Parts: sequence; structure tokens; C-alpha cells
Amino acid sequence: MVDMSMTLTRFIMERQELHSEATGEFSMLLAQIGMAAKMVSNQIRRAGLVDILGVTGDTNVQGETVKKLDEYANNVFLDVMEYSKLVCEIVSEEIEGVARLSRSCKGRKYSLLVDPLDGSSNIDINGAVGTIFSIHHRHDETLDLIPDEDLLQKGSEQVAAGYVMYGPSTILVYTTGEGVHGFTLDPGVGEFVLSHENIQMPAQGKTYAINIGNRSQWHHSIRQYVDYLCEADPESERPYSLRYVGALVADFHRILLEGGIYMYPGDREKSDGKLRLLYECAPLAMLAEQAGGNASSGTESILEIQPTDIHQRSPLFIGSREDVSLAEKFIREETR
Ligand code: AHM
Ligand code: MG
Repeated sequence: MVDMSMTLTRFIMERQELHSEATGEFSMLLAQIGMAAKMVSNQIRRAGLVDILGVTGDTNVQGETVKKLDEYANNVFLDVMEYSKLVCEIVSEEIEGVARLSRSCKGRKYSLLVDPLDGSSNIDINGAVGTIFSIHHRHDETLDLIPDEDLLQKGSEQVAAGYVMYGPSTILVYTTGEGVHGFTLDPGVGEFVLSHENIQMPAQGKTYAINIGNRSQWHHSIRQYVDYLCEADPESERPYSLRYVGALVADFHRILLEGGIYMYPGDREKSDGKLRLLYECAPLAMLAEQAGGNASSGTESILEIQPTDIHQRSPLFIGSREDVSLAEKFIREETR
């Protein structure tokens, strides 16, 4: 039974009390992310009723068509962060450079990296979409202006990471390196309530998620691995079932709760795959590892990749520990 009084805010405050050095800034930042998520969630619920479906006519920094909800969600995160004065820098999928929210940033501790609306191709069909976020420490809090390079931190340096899934219900899942916790939005009272405490992922799953339409471009090892998952062998609980929502947050949420593997590999056409390292792969990798799972580019841990560009892409294999390590083995054998 869910304790309706354990809201996200109360949970964050109680955790903060365990850290005597905490100033409350970080707790406020998480609470503001929750606030932005509620605003986005509210708009998504009304998407068929207000003029928010479809495209803006622009393309973003990735060369992709910008949907109206992409732009709305991006503006919500920028506005909430600017108003609350908790972060000075934002890296967003929708913005080419580092967005600087203020000129006087001395003493600010954190930067935010965000994919405001992940899985936007699902918007117009009333499918699940999400927000992914990552919080970095500013290396030098005494500076007003930190160099762009400061945002190029390895995933292992993240202070916190999480996502919001806008599905049949809206759920916010986050980690600060002390377990993974999920909060479901109670639309009646407008509060996120603790519904999934200390999520742990099974060591092996029964489902895999990959865009099989790209098969002709895959490297041999990926074809072999997927064929292996589809073979019948009751002893190793195969065949696996295919589940692909086409929204990373929703595909990952299933795997976080039930185990299995999500893959967006590099292929002959796109050697680094599609997903962005800093605000898609790395935050989900931190959640996966905190839940007992794993995340890999196929050849190295996602959390150990040193980024060289804020919008850089990486192949992603994420999910149950044993499933990810078997995918890595197939890839190793091909490159040997
Ligand atoms: P987006 O952030 O522009 O929405 O793109 C990322 C999305 C992921 O949510 C999803 O897993 C993937 O792209 C789907 O890509 P594809 O349509 O190639 O399968
Ligand atoms: Mg995305």
C-alpha cells in the first residue's frame, strides 16, 4: 500500500537530513525538476485539445524536426530553472550551445543536462514520451562563467540522474547514488508520491528492445546476438519477447522494473547510433547501475566515456547485467 503522505518533496527533505553538509540547494533543484515535469505532464494530458500536436516547422541542432511539444517542454525547463536560480548552465537536446541562464553564478553548485521531451515521434499518436535529466557539479563554484568543457563530464561524475515518463500515469524516477526511487503523480492533488522504493533490476530478463527495421545496417555481431535471443531454448529462458515503444524512457522503464535489454547500436550508416551521451545514455546508465544493472557502448562502460562534445552520440546497450554482458561478448568476438 502506498503511503500517500510520502511525497517527492518530503522524501527529498528526509534524505537531505541524513547529510549534515547539505545546504538544501540540491533538494530544491530536484523539487523544481518535479515542478517542471508536472507542467509538461499537464500539457501532454491536454495535447489533443489544445494546439500542441504537430511540428513547429524548425529543425533542431541534431537536424531533426522540432515538434511543438518538444519546444514547449524545452521552454518549461528553461523558465523553471531561470526563475528558481538554481542552475546557471543547461545543456538541452533542443539547444545548440550551452544555455547560460544568468551572468552572476558565483556560488552556484550545479548544471542541468536534459532531453526535455524524449520519444517525440510518439506525441501525435498519444503514445508514451519522457524527460531525461542529469545533474553535474560545477567544477569551480567561484566562477560566474564556467567553460563549456566543464559540462563534458563522465557519467561516473553525475551527482544525480533521472527521468519522467508521461504514460498512463506520470512517474518520476531518480537516483543520487543511493538507490533508485520512483514517484507516481497523483493528478488529484498534483503531488508525486513514492510508489517504487529502491528499485532493483533482475539480473536477466525476458524481453529485448531494438529497432529491428535497422537490421540491414547492423554489424554481424548484433544480428547474431538478436538471433540468439530469438532462438528457442527453455533452459536459458529463450526466446525473449520483443518490446519496442520507440521512446527510450518507456522502453527503459519496462527494463528497469522487469529486466531485459534495450539496444541502440552503432551500425554501418551511423557508427555511434542515435542516442546522445550526456542527456540520454549517461543518466539512464547511472540509474541502471544503481538498480544492479549495467550500461555499455558495446565496448566500454557508458559511465566511463569521456565526452568531447555536448551533443555527442553513443551506441547503447542497457539493462540486466547478464544480458548486457552477453551482448558485449558477441561484439568482442566479432572484433577479435
Ligand atoms: P528523440 O530524443 O529525438 O525523441 O530521439 C530519441 C528516441 C528515443 O526515445 C527512442 O528510443 C529512439 O529515438 C527511437 O529511434 P528509432 O525511431 O530510430 O527507433
Ligand atoms: Mg531523446
